[in-house]
Amino acid sequence: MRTKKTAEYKTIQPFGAVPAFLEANSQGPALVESVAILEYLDETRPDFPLLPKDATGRAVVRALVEAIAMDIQPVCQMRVLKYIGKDKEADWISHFLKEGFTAFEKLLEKTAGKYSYGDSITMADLVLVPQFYNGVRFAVDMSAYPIMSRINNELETVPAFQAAHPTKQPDCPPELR
Ligand SMILES: N[C@@H](CCC(=O)N[C@@H](CS)C(=O)NCC(=O)O)C(=O)O
Repeated sequence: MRTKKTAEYKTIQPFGAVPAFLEANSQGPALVESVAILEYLDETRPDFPLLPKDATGRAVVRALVEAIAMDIQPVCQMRVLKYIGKDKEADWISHFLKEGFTAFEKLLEKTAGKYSYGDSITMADLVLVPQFYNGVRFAVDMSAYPIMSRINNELETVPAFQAAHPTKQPDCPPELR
């Protein structure tokens, strides 16, 4: 979102980062932090559960989510890359994405079915896709991660994932389309 660093947006998300989520026809508050938003969506859309029914399954899916949202994404995001500078950026992101994807692939060896956890889409799949996109964007050889690649290919055929792709958003910068 090109306008996300505005003072107005920062009253909603003080880091100026996306996402922020506001329910249609709601006075707010707008919700921030992607995992909190995913949990909210799971709790408010019982017809589209994003977590398994059993406690063990939920813990396993949340572990997959944390691996991406808390171990991989924070060190590979734009704010960090800008700070470390152009000369070190490529080396840094290649190191941390490969380290993270190698660990994530190990987790998937134990959990994956058609999707990240068994044969139903969970919030683990919702965080996998953007990080896979990040890997492609930064020229990581994603064929080194065959389970992630297979699941990402599978999810790319799902209409809701197609509609949510960054290049389909109205404010996607032309150079990324
Ligand atoms: N912990 C936050 C991280 C948000 C975040 O880093 N968003 C990225 C996009 S994935 C962003 O807006 N980066 C641009 C920036 O910080 O300038 C969350 O999960 O919502």
